[in-house]
Amino acid sequence: MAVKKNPAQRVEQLREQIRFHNYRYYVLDDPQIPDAEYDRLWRELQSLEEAHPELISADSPTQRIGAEPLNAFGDVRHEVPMLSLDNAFDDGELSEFDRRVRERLELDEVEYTAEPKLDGLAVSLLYEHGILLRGATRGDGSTGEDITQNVRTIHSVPLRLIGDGYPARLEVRGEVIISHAGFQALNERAQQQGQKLFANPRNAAAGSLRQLDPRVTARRPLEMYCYGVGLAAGGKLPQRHSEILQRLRGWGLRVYSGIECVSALQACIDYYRKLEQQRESLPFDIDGVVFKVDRLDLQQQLGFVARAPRWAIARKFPAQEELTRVIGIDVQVGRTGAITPVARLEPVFVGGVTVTNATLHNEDEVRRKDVHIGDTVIVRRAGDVIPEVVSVMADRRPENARAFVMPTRCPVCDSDIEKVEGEVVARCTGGLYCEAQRKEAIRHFASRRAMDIEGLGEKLVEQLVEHKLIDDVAGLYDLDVESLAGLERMGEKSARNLIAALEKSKQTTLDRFLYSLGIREVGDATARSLARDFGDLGPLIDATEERLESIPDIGPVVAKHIVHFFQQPHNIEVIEKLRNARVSWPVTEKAAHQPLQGHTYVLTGSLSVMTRDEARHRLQQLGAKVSGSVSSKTTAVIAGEKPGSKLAKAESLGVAVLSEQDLLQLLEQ
Ligand code: 9MJ
Repeated sequence: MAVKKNPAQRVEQLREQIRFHNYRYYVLDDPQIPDAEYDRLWRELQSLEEAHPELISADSPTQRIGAEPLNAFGDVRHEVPMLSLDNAFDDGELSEFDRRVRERLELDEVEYTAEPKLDGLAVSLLYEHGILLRGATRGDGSTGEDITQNVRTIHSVPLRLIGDGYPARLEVRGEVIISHAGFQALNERAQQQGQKLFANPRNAAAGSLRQLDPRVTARRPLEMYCYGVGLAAGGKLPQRHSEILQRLRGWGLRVYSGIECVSALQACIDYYRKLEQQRESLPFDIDGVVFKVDRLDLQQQLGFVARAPRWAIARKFPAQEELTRVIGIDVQVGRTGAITPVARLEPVFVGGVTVTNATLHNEDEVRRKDVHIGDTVIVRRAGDVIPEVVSVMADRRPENARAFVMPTRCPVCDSDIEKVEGEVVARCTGGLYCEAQRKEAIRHFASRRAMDIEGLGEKLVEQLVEHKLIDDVAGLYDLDVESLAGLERMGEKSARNLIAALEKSKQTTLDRFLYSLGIREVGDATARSLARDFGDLGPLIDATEERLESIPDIGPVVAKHIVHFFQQPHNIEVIEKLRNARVSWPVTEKAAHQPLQGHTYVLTGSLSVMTRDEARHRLQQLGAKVSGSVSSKTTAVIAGEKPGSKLAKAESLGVAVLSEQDLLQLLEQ
C-alpha cells in the first residue's frame, strides 16, 4: 500500500509531475496526459500551497505570475557579451563566409549547424543550480534589461531545469517569439475589445516583453526557442554546438526540432533552400537561416570581430517589409462590384519582387491606419499574398499630404457606389453594365479553379472587352481565330491555342461550372457542396432558400445570393448560351461520391495547410461525420500542432490517430 505523503513531500511530487507535463506540452509538443488530468494536479498543488503557504517557493509552477508591476526595468550586465550576427544576403556572400572560415582554420571542409533564424527578441536566461534566477534582454550586447518577471510567465521557459548534469551556473540564450496562431488569437482578442491591433508578431512579442506589469505579459502568447549558451560554470558541456542544443532540450528547454548538422557549402545552400520553401508553413516568422561552426574548439580558434562571431553567419531571406512612399490612392472595382482602395507606391523591392501597388482593403482600413497620399509607409509582402500597407511612419508625413476621399461614383462606369448597413465593403451598383465587373467576371470564369481556360489571362480579357469582341462569358465561345488574330501580342498560333483551350474547357464538371458563374459567396467549396447535393443544374435553379439552407455549410446569406442570382433573367440567358455552345458536365447521382459515409472523425490541434473548419468541411463533403468529442465509435482523431486532451482520450480508447499528412491523403482519395 502506498504510504501517505506529508504535505511537503506531496507538494514536491506534484511540482515534479507538473514540470514534466509542462515539458511534454510546451517543449516537446507531445502531451502525455489529458488537460483535465493536468488541471487536477494543478489544483491539488494550488490548494496545498494555500493551506501551507510556508511551502511556496519561487520555482513552483504556480508562481509564474507573482510579482507586482515595476516602475522601470533594472540593468543587467552580460558576463559574456551577447553578440549579433553578420549577414549574408546571397549565396555568394555565404560562400565567402565559408571560404574565410576554412582558410583561417586551414581545413578543406567544415561542419556547420543550420538553424532557422527566428524573428523575435534575443533573451538570456540565467540558471543557478537549475533554478531560473534572471531573464534579460540583449540590449546593446553588453548591457540589457532585467525582464525576469516577464520571462517567468512564458510557459516554454522552465522555472527549474529537469534532469541532471547541468552546470551550476548556466546562461542560456534564445529568441522569444509569438507564433502565427498566437498572433492571430491575440489580434482577434484586441479587435473584440476595441484595442489597437499589433502590426506583426515581432512587434507584439517586443511590446509584450516590455510590459512593466507581468500580469499583462502573462496574457500574451509568448514562446521561447533556445539556440545557444553564454556562460557555463561549474560543470561540463559537450564540445559541439549541436550536442549542446540536444542537452538543452534534455534539461527542459525548448529547441527547434528541425536544426541540422551540415557539411560544406552546398549542404548549407540546400538547407537554406529547404527552409525558404517551408517558410510559409512554419508556425512562426523566420527571416533567414543561421549557420554556426559546430565544433567549439574551432569556434574558439576563429574568435570574433567587433560585435559578431567569426564562426557564425545569418543567411537572410529577402526582406518582406520595406519603406516606400504612397504616391496616390486609387480604387479598384472587383467582380462583385467591391470597391478596394489601392495605394500606388514608389516602386520598392520587397521579398524578392518589385512592388508598386498595395491593397488597403477598404475605407475603414484606410482610416484606421490613417494613410495619406504622400505618407511614408511600411509595405509588407508575405509569400504569394497581395502586398499590403502595414502602417504609416507618422513622423515623416509631409505638410502637403492629402487624405483619401472615397468616391461616391464608380470610376469605371459612373454608377452609384453604395455601402450596405453593417457591411465594411462599398460596392459599385453597375453590375454587368460596369466594364470593370464584366472583365473580372470573365477573368474569374476562365481561372484555374473555374473553367480553367489556358492562355486567357488578364491582359487578353481586357482587350476582348475593350475591343467589344465579347460582352459576357458566353461570348468567349463565339470567338474565332480571325477575330483574335488582330489583337495585340496575339499571333495566329496563340489564337489557335486559345480556341483549342476554349473547346477543351467545354467538358467540365458541375462544381467548376457553378463556381465559374461567380455567384456571390459561392467559392469552390460551396460549389462542390451544391453540385454534390443537386447533381445537376436544373434542380438548383429551382431551389428555394429553405431548401438551400438545409445543406450543411450553406447559411441564409449564401442561400439568398444563390436564389437572387438565378432570378435574374440575364443570368439564365447566359447559362442558356453556354449550354448551346455545348458546355456540359456529367450529371451525377445525387450525393454519389461519399466514400467516407458512416465514418466519424474528430479534429484537434491546429493544422498548417488548412484551417480546422476547412478540414471539417472537406471531410463532410466526402460523407464523413465530424464530431467534437472522442468516443469508441470515432473512426479516427486527426491531430495537428498542439493537440488538446482529445488526443489522449483517443489513445486511451485505442482510437486511431491520424496526422495532417494522413488527412491530406484521405481527402485526396
Ligand atoms: C535566431 N535569431 O534564431 C542566433 N538565432 O547565435 C539563432 N540567433 C545567434 N542563433 C549567436 N538561431 C548570436 C545569435
